[in-house]
Amino acid sequence: MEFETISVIGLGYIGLPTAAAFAARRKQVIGVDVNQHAVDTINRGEIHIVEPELDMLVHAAVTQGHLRATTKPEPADAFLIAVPTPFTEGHKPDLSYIEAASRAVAPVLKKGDLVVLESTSPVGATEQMAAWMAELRPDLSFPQQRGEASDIRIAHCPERVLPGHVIRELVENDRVIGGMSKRCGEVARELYQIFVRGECILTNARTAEMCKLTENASRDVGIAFANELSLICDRLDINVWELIRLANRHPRVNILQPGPGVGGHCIAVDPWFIVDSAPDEARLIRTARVVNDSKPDWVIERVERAAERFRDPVIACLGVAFKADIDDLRESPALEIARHLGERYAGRVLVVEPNIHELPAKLESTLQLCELNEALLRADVLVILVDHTPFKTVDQIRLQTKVVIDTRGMLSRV
Ligand code: SAJ
Repeated sequence: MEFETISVIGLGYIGLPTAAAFAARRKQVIGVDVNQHAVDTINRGEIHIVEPELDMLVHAAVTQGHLRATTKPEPADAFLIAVPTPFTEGHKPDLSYIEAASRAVAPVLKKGDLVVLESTSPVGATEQMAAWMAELRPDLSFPQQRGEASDIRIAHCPERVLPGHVIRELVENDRVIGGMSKRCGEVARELYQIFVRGECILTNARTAEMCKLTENASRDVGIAFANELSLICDRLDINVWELIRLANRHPRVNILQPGPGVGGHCIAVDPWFIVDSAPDEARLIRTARVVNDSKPDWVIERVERAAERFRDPVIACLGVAFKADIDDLRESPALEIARHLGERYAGRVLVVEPNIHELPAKLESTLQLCELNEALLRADVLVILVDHTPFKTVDQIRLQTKVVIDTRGMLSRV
């Protein structure tokens, strides 16, 4: 199958790099997003998100005429849907963005087109997407109606790239492709092979959906184990990082690292989709979520206890991003801890975050963004929340007069 024109719906952290990757292979790419600002920015050859190397790629794609953004879907040979799938109250998956994208794409579909859902989705979402499209296009046949003979091919191919390394991982990672029929999967594999150098492995759509959720749930459970160990070790007066280092010397043990909690928009969200689908069975997965979500409160309590030693304590939070060496503050437990401390000790909480230039507006009244050096001079209590590279070279002599709460074990690792 020849894919001349490829349309990517949703130009965020996944959609935009994917669009740029196809454009780099000289395909005609139409990017679609409801956000006019994102569309205008991309059409100027610029980007509205932060991801290393993405700016160069998008700039080249737009100036060479391979990538164009718009707010309304246009006809194409393949459509990739990469819109958010957050959860609503009670941790229920919110498919409204997928529904809106499906309804927007349906009118421009033609016989022979391929539609791939890339968004991380609960099991059954691909079938639901096909149902929404079929409802609007009774003149076309879909795999749930005609199987291998369908006019439209539908597949799920979840993204698996690590923020900060998206451009490399997009090309190198293996891809799991779940077709609604065998042929659907094969056609989708041809599409991804345009730029993916990793292996493209075929399965059905439900298994592909569950595979992505399983990857992130597995990591969440692993981190929860490490976080639980950190609480146990604190009670028993054992350095948890030394303990993990030693236990990991065993050839079949590989414990992850404790931290202030789990952030980002994937690992803290996706396991809930499994819990929602199988609430009685997913006991360990649910408990891991609860363990990780309760870690920020534990850190806050420790900081408050440390602050009691001072009359007017100045507290410095080192890092508020959701993990090291990125600028992404979304769903960040570190930011949540800083916000809480800012409310409790207003005017006396400093934030050092080398990857941003200003704090989110709603935090500016209670928190003060400052340089590392100033924080080291002024703070009584230092809370290491993110192990950003610039923090690793701090001379430990400068910490001797302070109470240090190291949620990342950064000082235990040097
Ligand atoms: N974290 C720990 N301890 C660890 C590892 C991570 O506390 O040992 C914390 C981090 O600080 C962060 C959170 O977990 O707050 C998540 O970070 P991460 O690096 O584990 O993952 P993400 O959210 O950046 O990206 C994940 C990746 N999934 C897996 O590694 C299984 C990525 O490959 C996925 O594409 C991405 O989720 C996604 O989009 O789903």
